[in-house]
This record gives sequence, C-alpha cells and structure tokens, in this order.
Amino acid sequence: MRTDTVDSKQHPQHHKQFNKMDSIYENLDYMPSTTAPDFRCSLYKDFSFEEREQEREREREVTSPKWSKVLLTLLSFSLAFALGGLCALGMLYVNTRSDFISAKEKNSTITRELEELKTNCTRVKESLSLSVAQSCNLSVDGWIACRGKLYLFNSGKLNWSSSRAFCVSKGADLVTITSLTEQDFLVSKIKQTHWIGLSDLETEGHWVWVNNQTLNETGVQFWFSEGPTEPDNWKKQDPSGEDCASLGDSNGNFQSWFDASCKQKKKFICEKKNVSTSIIGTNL
Ligand SMILES: [Ca+2]
Ligand SMILES: [Ca+2]
Repeated sequence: MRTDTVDSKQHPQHHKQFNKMDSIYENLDYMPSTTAPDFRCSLYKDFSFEEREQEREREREVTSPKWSKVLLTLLSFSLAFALGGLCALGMLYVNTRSDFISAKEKNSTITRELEELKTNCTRVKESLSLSVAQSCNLSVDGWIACRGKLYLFNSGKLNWSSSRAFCVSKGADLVTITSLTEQDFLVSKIKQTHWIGLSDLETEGHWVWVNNQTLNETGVQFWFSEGPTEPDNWKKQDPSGEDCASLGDSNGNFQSWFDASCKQKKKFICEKKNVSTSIIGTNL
C-alpha cells in the first residue's frame, strides 16, 4: 500500500481524489494482469459505443425530418394526383352524361321525323296506287291494260303447269312481278290465292320467273315472313315438296308470296305486253 504524501486535513478534496484513484488502482492490482488492459479497453469501447450511439441519434434526429418531408411531399403529390383524377373523372362523367342526353334528344327527334316520313310515304304510296289503278283500264276480253301490259285474272282453277299452258295459249305467260308497284296493283285485284309465274322446279331453292329472270335480277321479292317464313318447301301434303309460287294463301294473306305444291288447283294471273300502248319506259 502507498502512503499518502498529502495531508488530508489540509486538502480534503485532493484527499478524496487520491482515495478514489487509489481504489481504482487497488482494484486493478487485484485483477489478473491479462484482464486489466481488457477492462480499460472495454471502458474505452463502451465510451466509443455511447458516442457512436449519440452520433447516430443525432443523425436520426437530423435525417428523420428529411425523410418525413420527402414522405409528406410524396403523399401530397399523390393526393393532388388523386384529386386531379377525381376531378377529371367528374368532368368526363358530366360531359358523357351531357352527350348521352343530347344523343337521346337527337334520337327522339330522328324517331319523330322517321314516323313523319313513314306517314308521308304511306300517303304517297296510296296516291301512287290510286294513280296506277286509275291508269289501269278494262280492256277487251277481260284483260286489264295497265302501264304497257295486259293482265288476265282467271277465275277458273288449274294446277300450275296447266295455268301456265292456258296463259301461253292466249299469247301470254304467268305473271312476273318485278316491282312493288306491280305487286300492289295485283294484290289490289285479288280476293283469293293465284298462281304467279315463279318456280323452283329445276333446282330446289333456286327460284326463277317464267321469263328466266332470277329474283336477284328483278331485285324484288315478297315472300311471306310473318311467322313461318316462305318458301318452306312443305312436304306434308305433297311429298315432292312445294316448287310453285302463288300470290296469297288460303288464309287470306294476299300481300305475300307462298310456295305451294304445283299440283294444287288455283286461280292464276296471265300477263302479256300491251302492244297497242304508247307508254314507254315503265317498270311494270
Ligand atoms: Ca321448292
Ligand atoms: Ca310454302
């Protein structure tokens, strides 16, 4: 043990410090020589670690607000974009709704105009039919002269081939219908079903007029289409099917064409050119 050289009574502070240092040195003396340096190193290490922790804490204090600012900025931008998107969607919805309402109004206007046009068309059609009817006059031997053609509505009933043969014997043939006006004229004259000059006798489903014109060539056809459509080549009554066309059926549908068994006996319509007429360039 060391002997104090400073009087403790005269210098009490120094005495305490010396006592503390003595205590440390005494403890170091008790420690194994190998552990003493480690202990000092450990003290040094602990001191450095604390310093580093403090430094990190300071860094965190400095850096955290920066990251917070960045995150806040990003969040602000995201919110701004979201708000912008919502505004754009709102405007788009308003514009689309406005367009939809406008289109609806236009549609109603067009529908109204279409109805007016249909009404006008019906009036014109009626006037035209009247005009055609007025222009058609009874000619000799029961033939009706109408716009360059002569028509004969036969009240006797024959099968399709015999009907055609009868017409041919009169210098005519079964009627060919090549326009809506002609169709309307014929419809206005009949009260029962009549044979017309249309058949698919040569090739099933390929309908040809007696003058060899096809339906594509004439450009018009008036097959029944309300309910079971015609032609249907129905084979219940005649197993060979239905290969001849008539205007009207037995149920009173006189405005349409039906295919029927050629063996049926029906009234028929003959047609031939009216050579005495001066009307040129008619569609009838
Ligand atoms: Ca047929
Ligand atoms: Ca039929």
